[in-house]
Amino acid sequence: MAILEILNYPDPRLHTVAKPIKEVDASIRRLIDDMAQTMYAAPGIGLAATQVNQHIQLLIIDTSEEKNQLQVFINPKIIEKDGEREFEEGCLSVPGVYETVTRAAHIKVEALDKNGQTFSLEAEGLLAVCIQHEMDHLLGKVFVEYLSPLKRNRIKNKMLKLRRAM
Ligand code: K1U
Ligand code: ZN
Repeated sequence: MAILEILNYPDPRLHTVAKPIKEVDASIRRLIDDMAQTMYAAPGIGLAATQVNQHIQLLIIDTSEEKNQLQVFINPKIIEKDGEREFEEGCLSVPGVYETVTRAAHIKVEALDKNGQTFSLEAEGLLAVCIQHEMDHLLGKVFVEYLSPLKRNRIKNKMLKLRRAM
């Protein structure tokens, strides 16, 4: 297993639209293992393949306290959504920034698991927020794009300044 580099906003590669995965093979399962190690080490509760510069429709999530309930979503699709809720979100690609975003309160997702089997799952609360946040990454969208241009530019400048200082 390996810890992968996480792209930092405003890296233009974060705006790449991910392609569907045609076959869930050993290379995909190796990437899942590496992404899990990267997410747990960060630490985070979710990670999209886009964030590690792999532009395929794969995301992982673990919102459990014990960090032992990894959920894998390949080619995820939201097939139902309703309601709205606000939640303060963070992002491993925008370290140190937490902002409130409004998203669907309840979703139903269909995806493939790490064995290539189709499953569907209903989610609300943190899991629903996290799935929507990670699916946005697969569309090339970072959560700061929900903020006003003023706030977004402030964040972009802060990130560029941090990058220059490194
Ligand atoms: O996409 C990402 O960069 C992961 C992101 C997921 C997320 C968190 C909160 C709301 C929406 C999406 C993170 O994991 S940020 C880090 C974080 O929230 C966290 C880290 C350690 C413990 C608990 C939470
Ligand atoms: Zn994120």
